[in-house]
Amino acid sequence: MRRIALDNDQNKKNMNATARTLRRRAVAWLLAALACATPLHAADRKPNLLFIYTDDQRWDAMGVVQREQGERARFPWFKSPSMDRLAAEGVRFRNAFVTLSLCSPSRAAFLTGRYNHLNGVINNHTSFPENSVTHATLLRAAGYRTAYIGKWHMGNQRGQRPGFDYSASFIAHGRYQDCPIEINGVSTPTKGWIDDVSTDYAIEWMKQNRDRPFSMVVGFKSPHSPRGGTNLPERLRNLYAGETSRPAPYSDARAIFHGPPPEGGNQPHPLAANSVHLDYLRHVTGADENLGKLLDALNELGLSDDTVVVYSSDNGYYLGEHGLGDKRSIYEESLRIPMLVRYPRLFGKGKVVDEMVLNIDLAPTFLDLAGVPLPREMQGVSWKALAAGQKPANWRQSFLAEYFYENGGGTLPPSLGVRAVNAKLVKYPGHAEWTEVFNLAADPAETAKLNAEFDALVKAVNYAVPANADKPRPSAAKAKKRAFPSRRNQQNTLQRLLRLHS
Ligand SMILES: [Ca+2]
Repeated sequence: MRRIALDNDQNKKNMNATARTLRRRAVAWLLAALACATPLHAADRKPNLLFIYTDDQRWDAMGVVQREQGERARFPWFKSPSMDRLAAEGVRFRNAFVTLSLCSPSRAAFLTGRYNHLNGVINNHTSFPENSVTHATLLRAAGYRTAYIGKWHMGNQRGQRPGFDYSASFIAHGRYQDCPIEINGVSTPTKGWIDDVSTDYAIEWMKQNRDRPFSMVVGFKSPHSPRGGTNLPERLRNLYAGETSRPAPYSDARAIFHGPPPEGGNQPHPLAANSVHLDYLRHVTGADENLGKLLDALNELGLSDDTVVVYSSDNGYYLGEHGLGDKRSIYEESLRIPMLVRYPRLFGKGKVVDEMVLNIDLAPTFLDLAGVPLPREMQGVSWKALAAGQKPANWRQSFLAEYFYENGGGTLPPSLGVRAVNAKLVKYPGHAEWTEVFNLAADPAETAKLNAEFDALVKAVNYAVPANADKPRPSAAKAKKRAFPSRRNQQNTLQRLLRLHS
C-alpha cells in the first residue's frame, strides 16, 4: 500500500486543498441529492384535479356506507372496494347534496358553482351555455390542461365540450355498448362497455399530460337506466345473483303530491323490485372497477400524491322509498349524493366530515386548491378547509333546494325547499296544501309532517320560502319590503319550529 507523507508543509497545503474540494463536492452532492429527493413539482406544482362522477348513484350505494348503516342497510352484501379504498385513503362527506336533483342541471351546477336558476340549465333539454364561466375555463386560463371524458348529457349537445382543451364524450345518454364518442367533436366508433372505454381514454390522456398540472372530469354512464342484461359487461351480469335487498322503508309514507293511496292499497313502485336493485348495483360495481383503474393509473404514473381525486354522482335515486323511484323531488334519497375526496398532501386518511357540502361547491373548491381567485358569481363555497380537518366558522347551516317543471318530467310538481342541518321545509308552488316540514333529527325518513305548527310560525314571523335565495341583497331602503327572508330568518324559523318538538 502506498504511504502518504503528512509531515511537511506542502503536504499540509495539499491536504487542506483536498479537504476544501471534498467539502465543496459534498455540498454539491447533498444539494443534488436533496433536489432528487424532492422533485421540483412536488413543492411548487399546483395539484392535479380529477373529478369522477356517476349518473344516478344514491349516497348509500357504497360498501363503506352499507357497513356503517348496519341493520338499516338495504344492500348489506354490496361491495365497492375502490370507493372504500378512496374513503380509507381520504375523506368521506356524510352529508353531501345536490341543489337540484336532475342530471343536466346538476352537471351544470358542478361546472359553474352556481344554482340552476342562475346558470341557465334547469331541465334535461338545455345545452350548456358555451360562454359559461366554469372551473375548467378558469383553470385553463391559470395554465392547467383540461379534459372532459365520458358522459356530459346536457340536452343533445354535441361537439367539443366548452372550456376543455380535450374532450372524448358522447351525445346525451349514448348507449352502454359500442357507443360512438366524439373526440374533440369528431364522431369516432368504439368497442366495448362505455364506462370501460371512457376510462381507457382518461388514462391515456393522463399519461400524455402527466408533466403539467391538469384538471380532468370523468363522467360514467352507470348506473343510469336502461340497466341489466346486455347493458352490462358480461363479467357483471350474474354478480350478486341470489342476493336480496331489504324492502324499501317508509314506502307507505307516500309523497305528498301523489295523494292518498288508491283503493286496494299501495302498489310498490316498480323500482322497489329486488331484480332492479341487483342490476342497479351491478352497474355501480362497474363504475367502481373503473374508479379502481383510474386510481391504479395515478399510482403507476407517480401522480397519486399530487392529484386531488373527488368521487361523486349527479343526483340521488329513490328505490321505492315514499312510493317513489328515480329522482327530481327533494326528499333525502333524491337529494343526497356520495362524496369522497383524496389528496394525501393536505387531507387526512379515513376521515369523515358531517358539515353539509353541495354540488355547487366543487368548482370553488377546485379553484381554491389551484390558488385561483373565486368569481363572485359562484354561490358554492370551497370545502378545502373542511377536508383538511379544520372547522371553518360560519359554515352553511342551510341551503336552497329546487326543482322546476319540465316536459317529460312526469307528474312531478315544481318544488322549492330549505334544507337545514336538522330540518327541511318544502313548498310546492301553487299547492299551499302540500307544504311539508320535517324534523330530520327526530324523523330522518321524513314521514311525520309538522305543518300545523309551521303555519303558526309562518304567521308569527311573516315567513316565506325564497323564490330566489341568491338574489343580491336588497338595498337598505328596500329591505323592509323584501319579499323573502334572510338566511338568518330561514334558519331561525326552522330552529324555533324544532324547539317546539324537542
Ligand atoms: Ca342523473
